[in-house]
Amino acid sequence: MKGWWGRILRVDLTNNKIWVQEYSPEIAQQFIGGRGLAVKILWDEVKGVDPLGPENKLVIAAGPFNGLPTPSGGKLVVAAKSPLTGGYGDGNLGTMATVHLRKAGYDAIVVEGKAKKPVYLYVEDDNVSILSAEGLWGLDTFETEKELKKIHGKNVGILSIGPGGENLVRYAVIMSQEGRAGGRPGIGAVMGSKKLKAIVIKGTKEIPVADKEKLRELSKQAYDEILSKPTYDFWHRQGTMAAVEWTNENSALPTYNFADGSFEFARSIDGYTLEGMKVKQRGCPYCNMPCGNVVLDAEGQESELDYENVALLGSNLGIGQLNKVSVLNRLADMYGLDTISLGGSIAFVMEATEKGLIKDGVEFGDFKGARQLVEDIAFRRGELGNFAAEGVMRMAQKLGDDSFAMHVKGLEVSGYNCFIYPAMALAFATSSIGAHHKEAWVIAWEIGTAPIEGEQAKKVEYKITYTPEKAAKVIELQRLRGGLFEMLTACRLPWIELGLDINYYPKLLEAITGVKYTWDDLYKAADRVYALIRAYWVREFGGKWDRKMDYPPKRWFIEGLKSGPYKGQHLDVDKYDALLSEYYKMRGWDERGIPKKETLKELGLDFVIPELEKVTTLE
Ligand code: PTT
Ligand code: SF4
Repeated sequence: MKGWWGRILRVDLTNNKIWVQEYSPEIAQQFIGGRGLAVKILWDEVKGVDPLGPENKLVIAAGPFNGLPTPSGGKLVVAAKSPLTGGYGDGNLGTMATVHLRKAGYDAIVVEGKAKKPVYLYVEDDNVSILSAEGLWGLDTFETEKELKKIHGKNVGILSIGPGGENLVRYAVIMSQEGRAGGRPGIGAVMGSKKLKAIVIKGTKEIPVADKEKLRELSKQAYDEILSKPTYDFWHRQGTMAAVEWTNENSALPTYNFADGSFEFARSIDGYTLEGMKVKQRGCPYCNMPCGNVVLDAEGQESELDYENVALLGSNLGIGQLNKVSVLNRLADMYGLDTISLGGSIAFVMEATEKGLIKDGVEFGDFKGARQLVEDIAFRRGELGNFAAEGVMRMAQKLGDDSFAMHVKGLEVSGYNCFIYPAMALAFATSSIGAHHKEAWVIAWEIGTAPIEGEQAKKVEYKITYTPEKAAKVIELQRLRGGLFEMLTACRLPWIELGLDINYYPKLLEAITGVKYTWDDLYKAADRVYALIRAYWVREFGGKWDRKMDYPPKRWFIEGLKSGPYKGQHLDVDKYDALLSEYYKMRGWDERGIPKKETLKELGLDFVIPELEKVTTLE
């Protein structure tokens, strides 16, 4: 095989066993890599287990783009059965670990079992060892990387967890390079449950490529095209932070636990405020449009900001000073907590406090209280810290009130408030890991403007509609964002933010692997992955699977926006339900949202049918 090694590094921490598993060219071609490979492994091997038990498997999966000079191709998928949702969970982070993994001669690492004492994995090409991490346990992710670099040198890729993962916070992430985070649905907690503190990788091999010259030529063209884009300068200045002003203007900025869509202090946490505070810029490997904007926070420390982090830890908590929001963001990175779920969980506590459902809680706008709560969550200290470490769904169940619980399938909603955006609500509701925008950021298309300079201030005539076209658009984006980019694996931002020609991707894939993929082939691969992820959820939930699992949070149906031109407006439940049916029909899924037999067969997923028939009937 060219482009793929066809080799997976396997590690069993219970039995201290390390081996290499080979996989076939057919699997490589059908599932491509990253998320595709991860879901195939989890479907085959992780059934009905406790996500925090030794039987769960942590999959670290690269794709054919990684370790090679492809535009923004320094990404890596981390996946497992999620301790937050109980379904399929994954995340994607930019890291040198993906470069070294592939150069070490593997496409993926799968870790199973549980070590007796804290350990870390050291991979140097074919030499792999499980080493003691007793001296590292308890350190934050910044300190952990520093210590590991003292031992193994700077030329390594490192993935690590902080106290959040160690203490099994259900939304703990895996961190790298002091500002890259991945695995929102608690993949860091899965790593912690195995007593695995870190993975350190050093690779020195040459990755086999089908047509090196073509790859070099195409990459150069794409890199040059990125630099020549008219939006490059604005992107370089603000990155994802440009979205604060844009969502605020369009009543979509999460504010006070998503009670409203615009924030009175939005200006002081937006991209322009960031520009005035920026001290440096970081990025992922092989990226020439770096977007990691680093500022000095209110405690004088460096903090790397992104839109989601600021929306969820800023306006959503009623905190309107960017230097303070930056403190919460840095702590999340140090402790290895997902900023989105952390912000969602703290906001839930704040609203529960306001409603009198929690005594001695934290008020909206209380930075000190929020800061303390972040620490208490990471270390699971005290009743409140422990409670909030469980995430919004479990807190709401405990309080017996889900009217303000902002999650889908247990994953907290990311930074888009959807009282007036049915397509975006559908995207959250049908995303394959819970309420995450990564697979279909359809809101820009739905509004008709994007967060770029000039466009932001543009006023648009917007009317709430539920046309079938919206379901089709969600699927189109899910195929590209949740399918193509997660399988390659490559950052989608050159295409989304700067408009890099999407046709580079199949061409690059062909140059790397020698396999010619048409767009139909790529869409089919994406649909295969999507259907397999859906089948995974249905199998894990058995008889409890229900169409209502594809509903957005109640709040968007029962309340209206509190202010702005769309004041009082909200989603209509019947119209949403009809849109969901359209979506199912287009996907070849039945009215419960379960792929039909015919669909599974068409996608080459025949092996799924007997497994699913053990838990439900299939159409
Ligand atoms: C991603 C989610 C996002 S999406 C953000 S900000 W965003 C949050 N970032 C966090 C963070 O930072 N620290 C932290 N402790 N928790 C965080 N949780 C949140 O995680 C990120 C960029 C961004 S910034 C986005 S949109 C794009 N996401 C991509 C993706 O998902 N796939 C892909 N092929 N390319 C992508 N490119 C962009 O990457 P999850 P990163 Mg991230 C500090 O992890 O679980 O996927 O959730 O990867 O290297 O940090 O880059 O406005
Ligand atoms: Fe990483 Fe940003 Fe570059 Fe994407 S655009 S690869 S997230 S630095």
